[in-house]
Amino acid sequence: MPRTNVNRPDEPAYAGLATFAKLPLVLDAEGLRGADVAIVGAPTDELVSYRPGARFGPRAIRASDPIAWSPPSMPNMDVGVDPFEVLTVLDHGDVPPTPGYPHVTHDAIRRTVAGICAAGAVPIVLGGDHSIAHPDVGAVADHVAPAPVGLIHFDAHADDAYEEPRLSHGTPLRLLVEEGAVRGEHVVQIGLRGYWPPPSDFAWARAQGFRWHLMDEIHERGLGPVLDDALAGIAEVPHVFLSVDVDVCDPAFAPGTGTPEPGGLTARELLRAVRRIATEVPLAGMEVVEVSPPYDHADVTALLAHRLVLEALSGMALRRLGREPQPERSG
Ligand SMILES: [Mn+2]
Repeated sequence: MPRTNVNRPDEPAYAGLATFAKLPLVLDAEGLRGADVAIVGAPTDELVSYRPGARFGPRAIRASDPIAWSPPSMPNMDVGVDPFEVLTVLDHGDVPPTPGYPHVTHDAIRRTVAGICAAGAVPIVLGGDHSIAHPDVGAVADHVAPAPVGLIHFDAHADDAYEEPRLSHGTPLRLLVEEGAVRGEHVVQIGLRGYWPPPSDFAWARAQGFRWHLMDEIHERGLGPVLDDALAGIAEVPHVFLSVDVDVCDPAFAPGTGTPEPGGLTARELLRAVRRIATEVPLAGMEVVEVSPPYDHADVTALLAHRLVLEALSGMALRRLGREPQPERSG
């Protein structure tokens, strides 16, 4: 199946169809061969505990972009690189969900992410609720095995709870570690706050070797030093999955999400952190989850998710070039 340009040349952002950044569309995994990154949507939200709507996330994220022309040119002025000049990035469409059957949907997500990995591309998954971390990270872990995969997890919530039923957007880290896909000492969580999960789940995580950085610690020390520690702990892990739940940001910066918790990161902090991680760490996969457009205002949250992907791509491009950022300063 060919790479399909769904936009006419010189079409502004608001015109035509919305792949991610007006990138070519490739629905067949074999067609991803030669690509560095494949972006895929996972439009499912049947496993949320509170407000639904994340099934509309992938479409809203793709449509939120105010500047992508066709073909995309996205020179990042903070690093002096256009990721689309350095990397071949394709849009792999959406995983077809099966409404009412989340296990079937998750199996399809796992197969799709596995197909992207098998084609040699790094998957970036647009959620969807955070339950998709189970098939997303699981597929990447299978692909890199027997090498281990590290997991950097931005979230207000630890998502490692023991709950019945087991499949939920509050349990994926628990399932991944119990199944052996990820080892506890290779997990680092950033931005946790609020009133869930209970102490018993933190005790379990402690016993597994999880490391986490509460929002209070970030407030006191600053995100830079916290990231230094977070990355040092997985410095020896050869492959890393980056899982970003947009509710790690304060609801002021990410109102369109299902389980908001006040007192989070700013958009600026998260964008910089994601770029830094993609620059310094060998990313094997990424997901941006929990964008719920029905609760969004003025596309604030969808656009943040879009830019998080662009910052990740910018960091990966810098890493590929092997050079330092060259910001566009005035002199
Ligand atoms: Mn989450």
